[in-house]
This record gives sequence, structure tokens and C-alpha cells, in this order.
Amino acid sequence: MNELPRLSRTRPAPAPGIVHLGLGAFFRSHGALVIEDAVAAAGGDWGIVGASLRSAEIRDRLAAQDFVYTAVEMGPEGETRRIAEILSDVVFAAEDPEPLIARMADPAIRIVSLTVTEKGYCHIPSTGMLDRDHPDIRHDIENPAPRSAVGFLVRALERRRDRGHRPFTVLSCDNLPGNGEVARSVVTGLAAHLDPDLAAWIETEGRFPCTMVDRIVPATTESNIEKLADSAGYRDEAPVFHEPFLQWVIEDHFVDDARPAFEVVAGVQLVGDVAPFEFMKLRMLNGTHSAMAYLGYLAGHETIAETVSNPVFRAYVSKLWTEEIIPTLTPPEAVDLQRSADELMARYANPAIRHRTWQIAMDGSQKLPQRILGTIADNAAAGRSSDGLCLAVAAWMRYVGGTDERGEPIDVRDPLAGRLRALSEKGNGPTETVDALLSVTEVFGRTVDPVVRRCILSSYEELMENGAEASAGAHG
Ligand code: CS2
Repeated sequence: MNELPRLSRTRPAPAPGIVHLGLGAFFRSHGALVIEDAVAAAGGDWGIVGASLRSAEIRDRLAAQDFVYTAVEMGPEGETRRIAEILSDVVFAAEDPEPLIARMADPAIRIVSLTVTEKGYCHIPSTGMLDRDHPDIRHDIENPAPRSAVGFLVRALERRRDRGHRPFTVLSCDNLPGNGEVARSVVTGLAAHLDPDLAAWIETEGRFPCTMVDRIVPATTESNIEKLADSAGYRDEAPVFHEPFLQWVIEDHFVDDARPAFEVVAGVQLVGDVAPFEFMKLRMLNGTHSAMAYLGYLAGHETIAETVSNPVFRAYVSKLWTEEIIPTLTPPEAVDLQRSADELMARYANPAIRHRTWQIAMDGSQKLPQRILGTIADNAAAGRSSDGLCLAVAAWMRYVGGTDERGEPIDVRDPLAGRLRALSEKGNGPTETVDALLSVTEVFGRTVDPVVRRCILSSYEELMENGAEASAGAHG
């Protein structure tokens, strides 16, 4: 039946200047397209070598089609297809780490970008410091062949230093506040264990610009792939499906100023300080995303679009923005935060984007601090309440307990899943459960404000008693 032609390359890829670690759907829908546009408009040897650290699947799928893939923009009114040819190769690092280190150490590579998700930094979420007890970090301290993204960065930088080359710029594209600073802290932290001179060289010569990235990109499904084949008339085993919106705010601080001409691409801004953009994005978008992921999932909603089509959750999220999130933010220049909130609601409601609540609910222990807990702490310090956000934290607590409101098991994906579940089961009643979970210092830090604790506890009690939808209704 599969008689359709396969997707293949139509033009040679530009010579590689970038290695990208973590070749998921997000980077292929965001950074890769921006870089391809920058090269098309202004030239430059900025082809991308992708690296997959955990699974061979994406490498295998892309290798079979010359590393070319379709990016489908899913608007509320229709789709637009584009074929991306900026990837020149993909390596699978777990199979054999050496080829990836060799690529990263090649002086033609000037930037190593990363989308390895929050947990890929092997840091302690509440402090941003390297987690020295992380199994991958312990492995990478003892072995020259690394396992973690941090280990690859350090070993490749070491080789460049040993050969007298300049370092590459480390360009973090993950949803972490001060993502460049976190990258710097974990890279120099690991380097210091191996060779203090290397750590000092990276500290002085390396560059770790912070960036804010934004585009909603649900995981590609097999049904997406089949539908694309039907409409496009060719087979692409590695397409990506994304919303029309794109934003990338980048601190303009690169080794030897070497970078693609980002400034020519719509949606990209080069700035001196990314922090106001990051806070805005992490708290407004990712904060409400996580709140809806837990509450929406518990209420039986499969996607974000479905969750906001329920007026109860729509009102709940709108109130989170106006009363709890916007008051904590300093708007970036020329940004009207209430208008951003309205735009976000329209993006969430886009029915063409099937972003599963279960997908966003993943790795909550790594996401909560920067998405929700910082906002709660700022409100507490200013004497404001955060009832709606405390309900979101309570919903996370219920979610990691592993059983939904109908008594069905939840497939909880989180590096701390086992521990969180055990803590929640140990608790004998709401107070003990909430206190047990609040004692996870990696998430909540060493002390929890008593007012915040009471608020989370009463939300948890309400949630267990009335369920997610009714509890959100009480906050709408
Ligand atoms: C989402 C993000 O999966 C998640 O946790 O909140 O991937 C979100 O879609 C992007 O950050 C949007 O820019």
C-alpha cells in the first residue's frame, strides 16, 4: 500500500556551524526553522548537526529521508506545509559518544544549542546548581565517555581547549529562568570536578546567552504522520506540527560574535537582557499550561484546547493571569500583559493543536518552581494571595499520587515519580500528604511559607472533596 514517494533533499545542506543536542519536535519547529530562514536571507555556514541523546528513533527516521522533514503550521483555519532542509546529519550519542564529541570539538562548529528539557540540565530545580548526586553526573565524572548533555558539553570544550581552539557558544533553548546561567553553572560545575583550569577557561572564554523560546508544539503522533501522507502525497516519517505563533528572544552574547543573522527573521529579538521576557513567558504561558495540565487531566480533559473550551477552566485561567500572575511581572518594553493574556487564550483555544494535558503534566518536579512556585512566593512577599495557583500545586500533588478522580491509574512521568508516589501514599490524610510532598526540597526549597502551606492544604482538601472542575469553578 505504501507506494507514496519518500521525502528527499532538493538542495545541498549548508556546511555545519551548529550542533544541536536534543532533536525533539520543539527544536525542529522553532530554532531549526529560524536558522534556516536566517541562512536563506543572509547566508553563512550555519547548517545543523542534530544529536539525539536517548533514542535512535529520530535519527533512523530522518536518516532514511536525507535529514529533511516537513514542518506543518496548524492554524485555526488551515495548515501550511514547509520542508526544512537545514539538518545535515543526525547522530545518536548513546550508541557511541565519540562521533558527537568529535563533531562538537570541530572548530567549524561555533554554537552548540540545546533543547534537552528541564531535567536534562541535571540541576537541582529549586537552586539551579549541578546535582552532583545525579546518576548521569556521577557517571560523567568517572568516565571520559559522557552520558549527559552537560558531560558532552564539558568533554567537547575540554578537547577544544586542549587543541588550542576557541570554545563554542552554548545556546540553551529550554524553558528555564536564566537558562544560559543554568547551563553555565552546570557546565562549569562539572568541569571543576574534572579539571579546575578547564572550568576557569570556560568561565572566561565561554558564552552562555540566555534565551526565551516560545511556540506550542505537541508531540507528533502516528495519526499525524498518516494524515500528512494522505494530504501531501509523499511519506515523511519525521514531520512536526506546530502553531503559527513563534517568538525567540536571545541575549546577543556569542563567542567572537559568531551567530546566524537572527535579526532578519520575524519573531526573533536580540536583546541585552532576556529576564523580563523569560519571567513573562514562564509564568504566563508555562504556569497556566501546568495548572491546566493537572486540573484539566483530573477533570477528564485530554487536551489544552478542550480544557479552555470548558468555561470553568477558561474563567479560572483568566483570573490566574489578572489577579495572581500579571501583578508579579515587570512587562518587557512595549508589551501589554493583559493583551498577551488574551492572545494566549486564543492560542490555547486553537482546535488544530492537540496538546495533551498528560504531555504537559510530565516532569512537574522540574517545572513547578519556575512556572508556579516563584509567582506564589512573590505574591506572598507582597501580601497578595495565590489561591488559584495553590490549587494548581494541590492538583499536581493529587496527580503524582497516581490515581485520578475516577480511581483510574495515572501514568506519571517524572524523574522523582517513585519518590513522590511513595510520599503521597505514606501520608495518612491530607495534612500528612501535603506536608510530605512539601518536604521535597528539590522542588519547594528548604522552607515553605506557612501561609502558602495553609493555602495549598486547603486547596488539596477541597480538591479531594469536590474534584478538579468544581474546585477550579470556586476560583474562577
Ligand atoms: C509546555 C511547553 O510541555 C510543556 O511543559 O508548557 O512545552 C510549552 O508548550 C512551550 O513552552 C510553549 O512555548
